[in-house]
Amino acid sequence: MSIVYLGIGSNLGNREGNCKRALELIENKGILIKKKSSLYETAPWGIKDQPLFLNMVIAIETELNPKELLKVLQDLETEVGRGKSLKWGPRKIDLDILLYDNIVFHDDTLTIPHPLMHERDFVLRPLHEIAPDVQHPLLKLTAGRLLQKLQDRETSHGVS
Ligand code: PH2
Ligand code: MG
Ligand code: MG
Repeated sequence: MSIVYLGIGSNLGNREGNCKRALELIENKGILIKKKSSLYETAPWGIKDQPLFLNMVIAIETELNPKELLKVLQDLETEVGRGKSLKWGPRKIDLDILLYDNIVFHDDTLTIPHPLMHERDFVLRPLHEIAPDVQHPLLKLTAGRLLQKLQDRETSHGVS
């Protein structure tokens, strides 16, 4: 069994309903949800001119390998009604693999850890809520330290 942290986001339609539906569908696939963060309303990152997101992070336990899990998540995104979306653009649901045990993996469709997770407040805040001590296997820092470093950088940009 592997422990995987997933990022969930929605900024179109019934955002909370979309996130909850995703949780239901994940459980229907026989995947065990071990922990759930609160829902956070977050300013859009990347493309700024789009609606506010709701974001959360969950910890799941699964026997699916990373590529099998990716396929399941992509099918669930389709089921919740995600059509084609622009990179960083609005979407009804987004399900991202953030961390998968201590695995470091890269191919043309999947990178683990998620390559931008340490830059994103909307990932680190909910991750920190449910797993403050989980380690990033490349950066060798906990979620708590990553969040603190990101907030320090953001504050120093603000005052300089
Ligand atoms: N997802 C994106 C792009 N920007 N911004 C926030 N706040 N939350 C997201 O989930 C998000 C985003 C593309 O995956
Ligand atoms: Mg994403
Ligand atoms: Mg995604």
